[in-house]
Amino acid sequence: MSVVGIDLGFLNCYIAVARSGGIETIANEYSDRCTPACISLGSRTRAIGNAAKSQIVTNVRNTIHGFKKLHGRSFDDPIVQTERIRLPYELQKMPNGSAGVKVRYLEEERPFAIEQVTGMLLAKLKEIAENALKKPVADCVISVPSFFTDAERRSVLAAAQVAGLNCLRLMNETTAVALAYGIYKQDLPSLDEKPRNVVFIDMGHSAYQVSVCAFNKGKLKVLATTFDPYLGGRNFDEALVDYFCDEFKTKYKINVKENSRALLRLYQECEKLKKLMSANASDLPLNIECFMNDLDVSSKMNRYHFEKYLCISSDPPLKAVMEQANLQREDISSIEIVGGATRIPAVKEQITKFFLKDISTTLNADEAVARGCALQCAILSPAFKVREFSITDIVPYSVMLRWRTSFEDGTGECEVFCKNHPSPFSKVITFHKKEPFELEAFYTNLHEVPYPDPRIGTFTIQNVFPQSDGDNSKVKVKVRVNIHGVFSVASASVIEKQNFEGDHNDAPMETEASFKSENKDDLDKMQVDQEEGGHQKSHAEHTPEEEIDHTGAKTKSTPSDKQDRLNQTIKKGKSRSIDLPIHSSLCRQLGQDLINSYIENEGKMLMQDKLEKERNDAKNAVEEYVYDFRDRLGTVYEKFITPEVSKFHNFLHKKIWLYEEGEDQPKQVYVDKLQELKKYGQPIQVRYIEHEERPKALNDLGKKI
Ligand code: ATP
Ligand code: K
Ligand code: MG
Repeated sequence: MSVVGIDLGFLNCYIAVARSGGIETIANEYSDRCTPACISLGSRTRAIGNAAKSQIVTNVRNTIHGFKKLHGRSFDDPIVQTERIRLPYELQKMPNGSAGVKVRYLEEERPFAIEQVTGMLLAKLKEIAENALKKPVADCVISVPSFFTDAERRSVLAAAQVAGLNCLRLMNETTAVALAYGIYKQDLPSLDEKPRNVVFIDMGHSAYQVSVCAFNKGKLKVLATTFDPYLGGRNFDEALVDYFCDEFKTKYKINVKENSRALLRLYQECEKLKKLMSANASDLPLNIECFMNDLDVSSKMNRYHFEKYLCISSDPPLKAVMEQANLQREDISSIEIVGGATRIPAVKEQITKFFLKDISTTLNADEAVARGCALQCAILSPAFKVREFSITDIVPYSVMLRWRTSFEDGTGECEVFCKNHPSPFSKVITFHKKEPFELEAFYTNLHEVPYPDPRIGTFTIQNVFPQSDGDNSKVKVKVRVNIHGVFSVASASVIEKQNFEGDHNDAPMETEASFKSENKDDLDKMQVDQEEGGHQKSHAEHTPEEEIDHTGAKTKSTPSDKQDRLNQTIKKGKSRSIDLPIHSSLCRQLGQDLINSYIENEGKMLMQDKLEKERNDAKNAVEEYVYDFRDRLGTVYEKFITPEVSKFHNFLHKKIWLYEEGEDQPKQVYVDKLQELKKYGQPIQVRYIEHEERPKALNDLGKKI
């Protein structure tokens, strides 16, 4: 079984694998550990990763990049519309209203859903992992920003399915970094000591994320996460691009923004310049030849000037994270930074100034997320032995449930998960109901959520009936934030009193036993029982329990209270629970049928790529044979050419076929051509080898005699 962690970056993806020696970040076919999040569609084939990146400027409208923010969003979403302006390829509204891309592939205009696009990228990363591990890869852990909402997370999970990956966990990027930091630390405080608090900061290309975690021996607990989803390395590139666009407008009288190819080149040059400025404070040149209208452009920039021109602040999320975790600067033992953009001196400076403390760069800024994901995958994998390490993440946004009550047609509401609640987590809520009912889940404070729609989903609890005495039935509903950070109403059951005489009451229809709730008069009274943390192999931390009454006020109860309740239920022994069907309708959910069609399409495209590669390989084999033989014909093979092969000789010298008729043929034509060539070539080769071997053989013979 494979153990793989994937950092699915906006710009750069990394893959780490667990091998017997430990965690290792692996390289792709270009010996590069970074694989660009880039896909280029062509008339015959797709290029993904490095090969696609080199086509950004040449295949402008069909090379897809910068798509991470399109996940789980409708085409009309303001974020999608903002991104759309920056992208050189077209976005398209898919039939279900979500955002997709429109490109030319195999000589026709084709729409692709975002799940298909990321599916292509993930399939490529899977292939890279398989090449490194030399075995099939399915199980993996994939990173997502901590601020991703349910719809975005479910969209990435669907993309993993499209790629044929079995995602064991969607892991928050900063939590992956925290795991990569903590698991090897030998000197963490023991469980009864004060934890070590560490701040993790990740500024990538598209986003800025901060978390603070408490470490004790064998465990990490995320205390708070904050973010600026609109701040990253690309903002610095954009600032440079804007600066030079303005300058070129007056200096060269050109409008770069009207020419997408020139603009893309300027972006590439500005990114390079930005990186150079991180290491060098002096004046640096910018030169681009044949930039626009055959014009060469040049300019310069230096760090000091750039910083004055910038107005970017990394402080607000830092301030917010400390407030939410209720910590002071002196409570923080270390500040660990990762992500490419944290190499920018101005960013480091701002962070240092905020904490009044040196920042630590001991983690690998590019690979820490992937390594953390691989570690999490190893922990979750039964096939791999790693040290016990418990990870408690948090719920980024408060989640509410709303339902209709029979009181004067009113509604009931309850916060089921507060912001920064431990995750994964399940809770059981008890309802007293006479009929099927609907629970609507939504984000409480939309202003905190970088998403335009508060809805998470609607869950209908079916097959609920009054008890035999007409009383409400007691319905237990389990709500959960799962290991991927996705909310659901996971199960529901009705508590039915057992019939003493016999057991004719099998069907949920006959839930008529007179089970008296102590809160009989309290319609919709809820009890919230916290349950264990989820499916981690290592044990989740025990958290205090809480009860919430119908007013929503929390009352703490001790673990022994729960034990008592449990005992009561056991002693009574007269009730049983019957599972109830739930109909879930999730916000921006893709149907499995649609995902299956994407899977099928990805299979076809993979096959097409494979066939095209084989065709190209066959063509290359002919070309190689021709060139290799041609060189030798003039030299070592010369003496061995016979009259019959002069035709072959001519062919090799002219090599016309390959560039005319043979330019574009099916694979078999090249295979046949190679055979034909070899028929002529082989006798020459054989005669040559015989000639070469003869003196040696005679020599050997001479030695023997
Ligand atoms: P995200 O985390 O937003 O999904 P990502 O993970 O793909 O994006 P990273 O690979 O962490 O992003 O960082 C890429 C960014 O870091 C780019 O903007 C890149 O230009 C920038 N970067 C990398 N090295 C340097 C450097 N030496 N100086 C300045 N910026 C740098
Ligand atoms: K990355
Ligand atoms: Mg990143």
